[in-house]
Amino acid sequence: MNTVFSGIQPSGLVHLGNLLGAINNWAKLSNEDSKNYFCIVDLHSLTAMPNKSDLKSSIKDTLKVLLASGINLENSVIYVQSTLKEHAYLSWILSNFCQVGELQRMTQFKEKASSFGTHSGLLTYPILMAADILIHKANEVPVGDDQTQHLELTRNIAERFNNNYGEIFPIPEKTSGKYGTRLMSLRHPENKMSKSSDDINGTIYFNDSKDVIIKKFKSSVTDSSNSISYDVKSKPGISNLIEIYSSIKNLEIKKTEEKFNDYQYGEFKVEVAETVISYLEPINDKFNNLGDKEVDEIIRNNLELARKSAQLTISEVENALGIN
Ligand code: AQP
Repeated sequence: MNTVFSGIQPSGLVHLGNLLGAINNWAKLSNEDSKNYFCIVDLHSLTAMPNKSDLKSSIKDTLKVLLASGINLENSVIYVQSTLKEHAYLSWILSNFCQVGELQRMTQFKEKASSFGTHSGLLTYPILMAADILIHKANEVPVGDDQTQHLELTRNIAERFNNNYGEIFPIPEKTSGKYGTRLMSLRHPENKMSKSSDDINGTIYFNDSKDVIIKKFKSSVTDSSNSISYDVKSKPGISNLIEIYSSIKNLEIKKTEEKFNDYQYGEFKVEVAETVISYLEPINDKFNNLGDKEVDEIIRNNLELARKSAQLTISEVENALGIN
C-alpha cells in the first residue's frame, strides 16, 4: 500500500491554485487504497515572519478547508506540523545528509531570499520538507510543479541516509493531477497564483464571493487575438483559463478548446468564473458548517495517529544511527 504525504503552508487564504494543484488531488488519493498524511506546515511559514494572529487564523482556516475539501478521513490523517515535534528533530538529523551548495541552488531559495532577506530558515527549509515526507516513510508526494526541485532533494537525502545507515527510507515519487499543477495569476499570467501575491485580483481565494469571482475573471489579462486556444508561451492568460476549466471539469484541453471555439473572450471568462463558483460552493458550505468542537476532536484523534507513525520512524532512525 502506498503512503502519501503532502503539505500546505498556512501563509494566507487557500486559493484556487492550492485546490486544483494539490488539495483536489489529495481528496482523490484519499479514496484510493493508500495511507495518507496531509499536514498544515506552519513551521515552514515562519520563514516569512508572519504576524501572530494572522498565522493563528490561517492555521485554523487551512485546516477547515482541508476538512471541507472531500478528503476521506477513513484512511487519511490531517494535522498541524508544529504539534508533532518529530518533524524538526528529523530535520536536524537529515541536515547532515545535505550539502549547503544544493540548498543554495534551490530556485525558491533564490526567489524568496530576495524578498524576505536571507535568513538561514529560507536556506534550510527544503531539509524540513524532506523530514516531513520521510517521517511517515511516504513513497508518494502529490504536489504542484513548483515543488519538483525540493522533492528531488528529498530523494537525494533519503538515498544518502540509506547508503550510510541501511535501507530505512523509501525513495519518494512526485505525483500530480493532469491539469492545474501550476495555475497562474489572473492579472499577471507570467507569475504563479499565490497566497502572498501583491495583486489580490490575480488570485481566487476559496471564500471569495460570487461577485468577486466574476469580477476577477472579467478583469483577467488575456491577449488581443480572441481565439480560445492553448499556447502557454504566446497566450498565457487564455491558456490559464482553459487549464482552470479543464481541471475542474476533468476535460482534455483539446475538448475545452473545441467547446469554446466560437466564444468571445468575455463570454468564456464568465463561463469559467461560473464553473469556479460551482466548484467552490460545496467546499464553502462545508467549511461554514464545521463546528469548533468537531474540528478539535478530529485534530486530537488525527494527531495521535500521526505521532504513532512518526515515533516508529524516529526509533528506526535512532537505532540505525546508534543514538538514544
Ligand atoms: N499556483 C499554483 N498552482 C498549482 N498548485 C499550486 N500550489 C501552490 N500554488 C499553486 C500547490 O499547493 C500546495 C500547497 O502550497 P504551499 O502552501 O506549500 O505554498 P506555495 O507552494 O509556496 O504556494 P502559495 O500558495 O503561493 O503560497 P505562498 O504565497 O506563501 O508562497 C503545494 O503542493 C503547491 O505545489
